[in-house]
Amino acid sequence: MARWWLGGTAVVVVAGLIAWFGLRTGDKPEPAAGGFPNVVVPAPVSAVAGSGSGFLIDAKTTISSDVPDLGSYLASQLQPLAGVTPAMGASGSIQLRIGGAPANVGESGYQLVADSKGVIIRAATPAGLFAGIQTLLQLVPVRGTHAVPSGTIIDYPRYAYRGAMLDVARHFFTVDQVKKYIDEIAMYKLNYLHLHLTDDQGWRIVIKKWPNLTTHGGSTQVDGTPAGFYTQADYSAIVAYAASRFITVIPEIDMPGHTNAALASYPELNCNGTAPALYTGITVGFSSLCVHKELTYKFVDDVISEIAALTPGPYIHIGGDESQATLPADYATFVERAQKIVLAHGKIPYGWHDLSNAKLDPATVAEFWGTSPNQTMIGKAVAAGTKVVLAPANVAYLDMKYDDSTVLGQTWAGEIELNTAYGWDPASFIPGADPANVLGVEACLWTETIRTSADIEQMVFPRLPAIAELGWSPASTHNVKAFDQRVAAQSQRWKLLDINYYRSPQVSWPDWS
Ligand code: TNX
Repeated sequence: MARWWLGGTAVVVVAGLIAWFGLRTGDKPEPAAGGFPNVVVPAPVSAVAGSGSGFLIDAKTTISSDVPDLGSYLASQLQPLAGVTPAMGASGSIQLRIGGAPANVGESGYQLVADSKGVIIRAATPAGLFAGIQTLLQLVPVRGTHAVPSGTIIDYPRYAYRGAMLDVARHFFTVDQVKKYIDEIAMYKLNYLHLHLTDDQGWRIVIKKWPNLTTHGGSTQVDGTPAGFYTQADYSAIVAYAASRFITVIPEIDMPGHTNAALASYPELNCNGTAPALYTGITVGFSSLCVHKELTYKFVDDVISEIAALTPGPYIHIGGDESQATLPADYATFVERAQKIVLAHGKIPYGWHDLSNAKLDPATVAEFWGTSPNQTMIGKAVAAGTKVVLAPANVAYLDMKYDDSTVLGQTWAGEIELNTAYGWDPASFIPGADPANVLGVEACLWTETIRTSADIEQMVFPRLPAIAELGWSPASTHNVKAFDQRVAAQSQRWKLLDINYYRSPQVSWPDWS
């Protein structure tokens, strides 16, 4: 058992299972305490204490990186934390190295070694280095001396898919707001950003062959306030920015329901040839593309073709949820054709688990958003070998209120306090599912009641780090008390970076003032 003394706090590391023994219930973490075991979210796979005082980040610190962009990224991120922007140098005191990490870190993990002389992060890929950088940034104490504690972390993800979904249809968010969100989810090692680009209330991405989708269909949002949309260049800028943070963007075009904005923009898409008015309410389940018109499939093909060309990632999400206005047989017909169109454009079809009411292509991925793991629909799909991403609404829907006093959000799936968001296991969530068919987890933020970046942050912090940890950290690290303490430590950086968050009463938040 190694003991690790940091600012008077004893950190004990036992065989990679991390706990902070210096705290009893009710104790406040010390604001100045560093030490990676008790601060890092998601919890690393293993962390072993070193001896000595750790590495002091100061004006003499330099960075050398095998991936130049990552060196400058790290320098820029250290600036607000440590008050210095390290220069690049051939033999930096912080080194980012491709190669030399233990084989078990795989393609996405890293090894981080810190001692009094410096910090070395090693990984097989730039993505692994980026994950290691996120850990390093969490290890730098914001207060007092900026000393990274000495020790060794070996870390890699439990699941390949760790996503966040942002609904930009109900309320529109600008490119800059989405970039800010990308930076925030990157802090917690998420690697997919799913953008819900279309819904009854708005169509947010230009489709050159169908321009009225955005000029008319993107003009309003919930409440009827003016809204906007992304040009294809805007969208590509989001995709590129996400890629620089090793995040893959997944576009969602929600069909055949949730399509009022499209139907309002083109009368010919409606079975009766008449365009409905734009919709600015929040009730769902009333709209459907006209399944029996051949033009509908020309429309879908045109849209998917342009979206596929803007999408370097493997998935296109076709929605498929809550199509109450589509007859069941029509729904099946539509989904089967839509899957083929996505495949024909070289992408993997992905959709809400309602898709499993149709015959699924073996490649299609289903996103589970139900509140009961026993829902037969998903059970059947999973039994048939469909790969799933878990976003159960009663634990992973970040638009649900925390408690009765939460101003923003909805309650249809329940109230979700921090420990509820954290309190489930993706591997065993759906009874009978082969754990190998669980691709990962997603934290979803629907925006009927969310209007600003501060609103987004209020709902996702601290719950998004909880879902991120379920996706990244081994089940053996799952410990609610330890998690709440590590989340408490995150708040110092949120305060510094002006990130809004909910002060859950389940956490002993330190006083950083
Ligand atoms: C259900 S989840 C929806 C969305 C709403 C959300 C609000 C899903 C696939 N559909 O249309 O925005 O609830 O929580």
